Amino acid sequence: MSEIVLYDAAGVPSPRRVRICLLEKGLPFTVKWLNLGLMDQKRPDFLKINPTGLVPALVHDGRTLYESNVINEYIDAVFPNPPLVPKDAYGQARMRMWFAFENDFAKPFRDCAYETLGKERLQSTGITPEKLREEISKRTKNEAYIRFATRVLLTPRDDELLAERHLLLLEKMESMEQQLADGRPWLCGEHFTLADIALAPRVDMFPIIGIADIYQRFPHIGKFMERVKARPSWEASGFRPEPGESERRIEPLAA
Ligand SMILES: N[C@@H](CCC(=O)N[C@@H](CS)C(=O)NCC(=O)O)C(=O)O
Repeated sequence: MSEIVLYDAAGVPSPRRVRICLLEKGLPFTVKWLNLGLMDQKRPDFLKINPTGLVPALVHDGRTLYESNVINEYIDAVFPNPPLVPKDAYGQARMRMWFAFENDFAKPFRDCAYETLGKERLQSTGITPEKLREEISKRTKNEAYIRFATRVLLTPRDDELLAERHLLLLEKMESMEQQLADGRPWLCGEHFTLADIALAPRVDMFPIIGIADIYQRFPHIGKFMERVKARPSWEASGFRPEPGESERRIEPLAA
């Protein structure tokens, strides 16, 4: 089997989907770390792999792929066991509707992530705006990214914006809660699929972006997340880079 390389970053939800999928499939892979705060994801060499300038991206057999759910469907097609995609057309449509549902709240989630996690991380490094400019300029010539990162570094948390985005996110969680209320174990029914992998990493981060009581508000989502977290792929996919680490080899989970 040929090499699988995953372009990844610390503590963000989208690449975790691909890690979970690869671990569920029992595949070894190499993670290459990008520093999102310093805009590694906008480097010209990385934009050749993923022109959207985001993680994750995957290289397999000389082929490049991006978009976590697209990558996961590719992995499932190339490595069909155990299956993570429903066999029937409607099951597949339901799975992809969950992808769209998640994608729909990714934008307000991202705004919150930059207000909380993004600002905390960058501001706690103690980097000066001048040094930040110098570092980002080594990676991209696009002034827009420098301005954006400088705002993340210098502006305090915008609680009004956060509160507004939380209202949007809670509306989406209410819908997910209602759909799980029929007692199904997984989002598409009886079987664990890529839909569950698409939703869980982002839902898990709600407390970090300021919605601490998500599982009290939405008990069916709480039970769903307990089921996801009981799978060995959850814990095994939660790793982060060590200081100075540029890549890491991940071996398959023991059967
Ligand atoms: N729909 C994309 C979303 C990818 C995405 O938003 N990635 C975030 C991390 S979770 C990122 O790379 N952020 C860096 C940036 O915004 O420049 C996917 O599922 O792959």
